Amino acid sequence: MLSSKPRAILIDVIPPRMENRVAERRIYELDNLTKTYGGIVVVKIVQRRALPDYKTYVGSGKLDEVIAMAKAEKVELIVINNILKPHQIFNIEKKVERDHIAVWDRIDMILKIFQKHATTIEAKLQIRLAGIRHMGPRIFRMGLELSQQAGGIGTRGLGETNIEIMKRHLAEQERSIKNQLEKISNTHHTHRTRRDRLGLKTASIVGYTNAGKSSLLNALTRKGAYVADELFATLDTRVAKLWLPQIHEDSKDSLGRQGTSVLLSDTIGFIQDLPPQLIDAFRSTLEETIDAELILHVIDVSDPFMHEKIEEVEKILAQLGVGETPKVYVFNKTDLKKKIPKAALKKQYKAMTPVFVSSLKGTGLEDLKRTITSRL
Ligand SMILES: Nc1nc2c(ncn2[C@@H]2O[C@H](COP(=O)(O)OP(=O)(O)OP(=O)(O)O)[C@@H](O)[C@H]2O)c(=O)[nH]1
Ligand SMILES: [Mg+2]
Repeated sequence: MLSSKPRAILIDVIPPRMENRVAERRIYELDNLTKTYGGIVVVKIVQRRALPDYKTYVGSGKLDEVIAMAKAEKVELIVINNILKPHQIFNIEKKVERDHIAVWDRIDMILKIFQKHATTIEAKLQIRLAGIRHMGPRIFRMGLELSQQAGGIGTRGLGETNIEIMKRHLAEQERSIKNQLEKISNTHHTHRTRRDRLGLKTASIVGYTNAGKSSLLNALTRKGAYVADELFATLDTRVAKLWLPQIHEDSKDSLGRQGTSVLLSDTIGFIQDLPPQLIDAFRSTLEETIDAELILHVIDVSDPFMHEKIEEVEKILAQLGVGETPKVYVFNKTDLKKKIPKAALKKQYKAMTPVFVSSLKGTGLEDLKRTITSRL
């Protein structure tokens, strides 16, 4: 068991020619993830390598160095910023198990944060599902090792039966979780159908984690979503009604007010290298986004990696099959940056009708509302 504030070593294996600023951003993000988890980062290592090592990803020489350092620094956790094959994690874990050091890859790290932050039943189920999919093969590997020790290769030893039991157990769990998620998804679906009948339009807030999505929802609707300077603060979906003052003469609501309402949803943030199986596990949370008529893509305009993050989010949206949904780019945190190249951004992202806001100060919100109305 890890302590609540584990000392950690971070390693990132990158291609030899990756630009320094990109390399720095990667390790900085892992550092942020580790701190969000509660870890204390002791050492950060960036290793340039043409190809990952087949057995250990990091390479045995580097690994021995890291392990020696970990022991000297009383480290409990080694985090590798890449997506490892089950046997690679397994091989590293074997080397450090006696020293009580845990080894996580990037997906483990994200899943652990998710686990800590999950509050709804749905989010918890989705994380368990993602966990089974990610960790499952590692567990089989362990079973395989046992079987070879027990009976030698080719014989049906004790361990092999164990693998089968574990496999069956995991498959059963996966099925049961999927069933439960399906029920929740059906409930969502019923809600959405009812909304459709009421003729309510939907807009979904998406964006890189920590861009200010929940802050924007709160600023627009006073919903009271959880806001924090940490990654993946939000893991569920929150829906709130937003009143849009009228543009067209003929749009009156049931109270005779001129204008329309839109249902606005805030959800889980995206991050670089979000593996498809994780996105898949969160599909039911993301259903609001998938069904939305308009996507508000929130961007932290003060982030030096803004453009890269826009790309990452677009990639994930495409994976979700909503690449073609109309989008508004909401450049947020304008209060943090003195010189914002508004004209250039407006030109570059013309099709996304860029809007500049500060969710914190409440500026630009009227402009955003007008844009939402016209784009719907
Ligand atoms: N200065 C400034 N800070 C902001 C603004 N909007 C949000 N923040 C801060 O940015 C941090 C992240 O805000 P959230 O609203 O939790 O971001 P999120 O996109 O919902 O993040 P996740 O749910 O973790 O993906 C918080 O510390 C907010 O106070 C803004 O317009 N200006
Ligand atoms: Mg949030």
